[in-house]
Amino acid sequence: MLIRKKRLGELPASEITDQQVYLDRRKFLNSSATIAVASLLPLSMANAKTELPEATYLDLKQSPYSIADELTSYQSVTTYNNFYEFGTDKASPAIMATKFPDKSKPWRVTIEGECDKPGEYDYDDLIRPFTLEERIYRFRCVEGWSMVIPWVGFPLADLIKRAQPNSRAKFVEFMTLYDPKQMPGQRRQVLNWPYTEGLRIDEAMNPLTLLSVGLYGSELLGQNGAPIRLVVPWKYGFKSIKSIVNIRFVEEMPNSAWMKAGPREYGFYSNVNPNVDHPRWSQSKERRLGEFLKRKTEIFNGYEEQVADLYTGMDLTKNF
Ligand SMILES: Nc1nc2c(c(=O)[nH]1)N[C@H]1C(S)=C(S)[C@@H](COP(=O)(O)O)O[C@H]1N2
Ligand SMILES: [Mo]
Repeated sequence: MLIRKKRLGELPASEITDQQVYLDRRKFLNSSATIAVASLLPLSMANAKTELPEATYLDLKQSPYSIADELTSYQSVTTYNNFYEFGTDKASPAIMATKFPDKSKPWRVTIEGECDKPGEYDYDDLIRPFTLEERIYRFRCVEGWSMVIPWVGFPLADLIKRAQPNSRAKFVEFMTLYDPKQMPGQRRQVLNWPYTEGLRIDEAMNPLTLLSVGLYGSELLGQNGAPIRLVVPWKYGFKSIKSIVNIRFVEEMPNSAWMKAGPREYGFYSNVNPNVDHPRWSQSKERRLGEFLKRKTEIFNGYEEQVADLYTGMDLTKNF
């Protein structure tokens, strides 16, 4: 075996990971995890250097849904991104979104459609009622890489209960900001802007589904979808729409930006499934950032126990 794992004490200071710094600060796990020696970051990522900030969300509730896997480094989480509004390569969002969102403008979120309590909120008012917690989740991109990210957020279900959807509300649609001045990638027709995504209402109500406002104990950076984004850990990463300005309850299954871009390649459900290949590549394995060898991809990204019920009787090869 070529993988060599060193004990923490053997690592030079320069190699102590963000995870260790973070654990020391927050002391929420006892650190039995071994640290993988090398992180295989492409050189292009040297473009942006991000420092793990002092935690700003204090006293976060800890969650039984958190997993114990080693965290992906803060550097990787914040510099290896998919956010096409800021360019299509992994390094661009961290470079292009440093001033996003414009702090001089209020961030407004509209909740509308089939519900009894629609409304338009400033970001602070929107999140004030909810108790923030930390959720350490696996995150699997459809491209075949994965991370482990300590999100900060609250269950989407909490917000939905406040909005009081009516009996016609079968799906929830989400929309990213459209503002080519702030999001240079929107000046080109790479996707059908604004980016949209959707969930069935029971998926949206599942306790794993999170609205995230931070990671690693502090606010989201622009590249990760500030100020508020969705996290659906059993689905491919593109379902986890960033920088949300609109949440709408609808009766019909919404079309997403990726379904419009490639209907044969990107379905509505997009549950992580090692047995259903993408038309152009296998989904059986994944590369977790920071690891040498590929690991097996798990059905529903390892969250089968929590979500399999949602899909009983459905053919997951057809409803991909
Ligand atoms: N608005 C918007 N949301 C988005 C994307 C995007 O390009 N635009 N990319 C998606 C994809 S493909 C992935 S893998 C995740 C990446 O999230 P991260 O960069 O925070 O890891 O965001 C998703 N949400
Ligand atoms: Mo992705």
